[in-house]
Amino acid sequence: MEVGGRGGGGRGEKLGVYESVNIISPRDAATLFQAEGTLPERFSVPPWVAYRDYRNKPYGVLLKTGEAWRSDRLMLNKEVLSPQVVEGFVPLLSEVGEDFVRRARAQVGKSGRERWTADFTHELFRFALESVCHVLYGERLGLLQDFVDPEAQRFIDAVSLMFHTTSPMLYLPPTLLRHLNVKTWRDHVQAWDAIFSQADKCIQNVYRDLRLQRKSANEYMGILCSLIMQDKLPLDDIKASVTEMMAGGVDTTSMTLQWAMFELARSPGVQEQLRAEILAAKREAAGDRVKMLKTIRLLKATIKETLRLHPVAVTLQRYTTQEVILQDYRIPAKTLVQVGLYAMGRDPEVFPKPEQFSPQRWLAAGPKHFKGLGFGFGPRQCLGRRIAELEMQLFLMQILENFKIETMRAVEVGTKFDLILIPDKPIYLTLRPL
Ligand code: HEM
Ligand code: 2DC
Repeated sequence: MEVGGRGGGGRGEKLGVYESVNIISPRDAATLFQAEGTLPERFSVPPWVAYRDYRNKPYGVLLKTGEAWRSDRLMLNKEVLSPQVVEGFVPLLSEVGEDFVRRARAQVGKSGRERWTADFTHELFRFALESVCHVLYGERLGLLQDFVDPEAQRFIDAVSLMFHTTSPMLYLPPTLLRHLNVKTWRDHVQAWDAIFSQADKCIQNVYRDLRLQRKSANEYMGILCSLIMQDKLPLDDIKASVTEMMAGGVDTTSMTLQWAMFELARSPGVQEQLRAEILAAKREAAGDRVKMLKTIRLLKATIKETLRLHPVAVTLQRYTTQEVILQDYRIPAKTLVQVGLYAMGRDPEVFPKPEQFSPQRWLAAGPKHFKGLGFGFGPRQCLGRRIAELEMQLFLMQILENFKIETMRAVEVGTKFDLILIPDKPIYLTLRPL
């Protein structure tokens, strides 16, 4: 299927057994998303579906479709995305950020050199899991201490292995996958098994505490508790989606934060400006984080800019439900259309001087229509978006209030596809107390 041709236009492509139309312009993305209707569907990652069918596990929102997806999603939105609830996440996420700062100071002390230099990948994985679990379960795992629970570490490793083993099987049909007894598939099954069993333990703990009334009703008790107490979703569906959120909350925010720190280290001018904004906001709000979050425009732009250059998802995808016209080509209903997020972020037609890390571009005048799509769009956008944004905003605030971020300038880091996009080599960063 050859659809379209000229540069910047749409292209028909065959990915294994799947055909798709590929677009990169914000205008085409707008056309696609504005026609998506109320039950949008994206490309359903075959190994993820195959695992659940193989083990007879229920789907969460990530893999559900149709009305079943919609009713779960609407219930979850209320507890995970709605502005009223989200404000309640701030103290939980700040606390984890503070612990990270404390740990960083301890590492600086240990080094005896007034700084902490490291590849922060694993530190950030632990920070991210600690953060998402605090909002999901209302409980701390203690991952920012010197001793890390080996089970939690196994969970982190399992999520990375799950992503890593997905990509070689990405374009194989699920039925074939199930009959294939190759190592990649076996590792994939093992990774999901570890993810499900660890999440199940966390869920059971909360459930038990709730039954034994060990949870005090005055403070916010976490997303899982709220969902259980609402009693509007069957427990199995709650569990399935909570498991997805726990797994989805590790590599995504941690990699984005790593990229953000790397870019800020390479642009000391931007870093200084951002720090000035944060310190001014802190003075103004007398340290109240909720208030601060309302005024830090450059920080929000920094996260958008990071996701422009380093999106987690290489593409967004939708199946069309009606005919749409993209670049003068008629795309029939039921076609898989992919928005090349990575390509769009680096297209000079869309972002002048795309190689420059410039958060300011998001604050300047001019249309931003369908340009900031890092979390997807519409009713099917990222469920964890608000958690992720808050977690990253608070982390960067707290780091910049306390440390200067530095890196060795000369090192160029590329991007690798490991289902999500990640750095192609370790990034070494230095935190130096201000
Ligand atoms: C879906 C990006 C963090 C859970 C998605 C999608 C994208 C995305 C692009 C597909 C959206 C679409 O098709 O329109 C990101 C980025 C993150 C992040 C960039 C952080 C920097 C998280 C976190 C969680 C999470 C922290 C869990 C709390 C999910 C789930 C879905 C999803 C469950 C599927 C939603 C559905 O199909 O209804 N994410 N994500 N994500 N994300 Fe995230
Ligand atoms: C991978 O061609 C490349 O947020 C494929 O938190 C198309 C594709 C489809 C769905 C995308 C996936 C890509 C990348 C990872 C994403 C996923 C949807 C959700 C997932 C973007 C672009 C992610 C990382 C979720 C994962 C939750 C899971 C661990 C339970």
